[in-house]
Amino acid sequence: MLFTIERFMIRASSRYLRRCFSKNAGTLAHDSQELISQSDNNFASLPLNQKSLKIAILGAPNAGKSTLVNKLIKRSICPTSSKVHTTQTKTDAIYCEDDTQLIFIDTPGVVSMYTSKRYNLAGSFRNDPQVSLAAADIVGIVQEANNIYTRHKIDKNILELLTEKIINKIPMILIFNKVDKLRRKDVLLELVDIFVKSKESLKFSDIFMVSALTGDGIDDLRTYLLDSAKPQDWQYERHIYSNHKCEYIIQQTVRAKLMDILPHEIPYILDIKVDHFETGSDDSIKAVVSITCPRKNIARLLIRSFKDKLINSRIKQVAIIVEQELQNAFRTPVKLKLVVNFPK
Ligand SMILES: Nc1nc2c(ncn2[C@@H]2O[C@H](COP(=O)(O)OP(=O)(O)O)[C@@H](O)[C@H]2O)c(=O)[nH]1
Ligand SMILES: [Mg+2]
Repeated sequence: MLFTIERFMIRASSRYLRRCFSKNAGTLAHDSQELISQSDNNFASLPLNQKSLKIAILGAPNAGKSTLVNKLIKRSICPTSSKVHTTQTKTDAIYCEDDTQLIFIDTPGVVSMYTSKRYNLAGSFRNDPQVSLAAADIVGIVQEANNIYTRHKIDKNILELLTEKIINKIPMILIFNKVDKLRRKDVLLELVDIFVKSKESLKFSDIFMVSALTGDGIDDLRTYLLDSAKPQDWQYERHIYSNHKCEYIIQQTVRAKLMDILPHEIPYILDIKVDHFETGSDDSIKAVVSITCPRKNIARLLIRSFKDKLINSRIKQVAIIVEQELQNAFRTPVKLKLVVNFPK
């Protein structure tokens, strides 16, 4: 047992030290012009010796699962926001390197039956984490390293999902996220110690400490997963990086950024639709998205102009942020028009 603890401590701390002294490679390289809809480029380039790995990413709401997946695949295709329940359905986010394909299954935060009923959440909130576990080769559990109330133990809703059968069949890794928010980094080693020593704890094949926001530790985690891939056929062609359509990614990104910018429950009651979508001959994207507000005062909140600011309304702020995020997702210029509708 002692040996195991030491092994974890040494590996975890040396990883951390290595990161402190070596500069991270930029994780948002814009080196390709792929599009989800692009069907012929790279098509013929399936490797001879295919390896792949399906990683189910589970965690409590707001642990940073979607931000982490985006950083791992180097594209912002999973919607992220500071509010809970941003991710509504599971997403396959795909990353290919040489002969290896990683498929990350981003899931809605795991919630209890009570929460699901109370907030009238879609069935996917309860079902999707379970479905993704059934398909996974490995499970990554994301813990918020800075949350003093939850970081010492795995959420009981997640434990409920991890039946004996799954635990025995699928290897699990633990990912402490948001380490940038920790003032004392040695807390991480105490946490690793708790998980390794506790008899009741799940057995993890490895423990990682990352910041999905700054990219710290992400390269190490990606390399570990690439090295863990098994010889098996790719599920997606090389040019595909999401199982969702562009329109869905656009709609969800607008929704997520409205969640960031609007107070309380307001963003949850807006109806957001992609009314128009086109791609130009240069692969650039133009889209018109309508936001229908149930009340006029909500629409006013979005379109009211701030006299003292350069970007003079909330809706313009959202459009700029969403355009940037979508350009990172699709790696092509994106022009977005947001239209606010409200009852007369
Ligand atoms: N400081 C910090 N914030 C993070 C990190 N990862 C995610 N976040 C923030 O946490 C919030 C929730 O992230 P999100 O990926 O939507 O969480 P999810 O609900 O687990 O998918 C967002 O505001 C993110 O910007 C991190 O490593 N550090
Ligand atoms: Mg999410």
